[in-house]
Amino acid sequence: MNRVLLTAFEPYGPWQTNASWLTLVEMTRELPAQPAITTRLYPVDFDAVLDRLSTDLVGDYDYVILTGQAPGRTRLELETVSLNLATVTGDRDEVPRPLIVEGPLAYASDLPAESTCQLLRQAGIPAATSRHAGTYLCNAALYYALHLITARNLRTRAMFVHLPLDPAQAALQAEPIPSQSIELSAKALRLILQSLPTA
Ligand code: PCA
Repeated sequence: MNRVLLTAFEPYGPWQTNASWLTLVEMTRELPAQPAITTRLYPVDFDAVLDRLSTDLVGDYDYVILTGQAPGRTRLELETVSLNLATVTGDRDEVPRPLIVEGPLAYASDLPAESTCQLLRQAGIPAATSRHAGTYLCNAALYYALHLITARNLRTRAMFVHLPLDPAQAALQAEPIPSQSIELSAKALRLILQSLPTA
């Protein structure tokens, strides 16, 4: 049976909750029979995420599925590219620094994102692939994971799932902002986990 490391993020900045952790918790209420899942909650902190991933990836998992919330996005998006760029707050106007000095400009996730999206859409869940995970912790988590996997020559394969906000988060915003129910996000996460090819 596949062994999967599944991560989500803590609240950060203006957010009192994080849709990724809410989704992960909801998903565990009805765990799929497979794969075997190890869950982690990561802080929204560059050094801490590198440190935590460095330790957790020693677990020799078949897959690491990283999740985070993406305020403003209208549907679940599977990130296919991570960039060696980081900004302090994730603001696009900031001048970025490299995540890993002398690391490659980008790493690609080699998982079948497009077919996974099709599976989700067939199940009635809006989903798309994305080629830009931003320049904040979500991009960093995927970049760090792929960098560690490459540097250590691990068999682990990595994927990043960006989730819309929870409606309760959107409800607290003065401006309109898209959201998706945590139950639907959890259903999507279950489908993604169940559809991972046997390693
Ligand atoms: N979303 C942020 C960081 C943590 C999270 O859940 C991002 O998209 O980078």
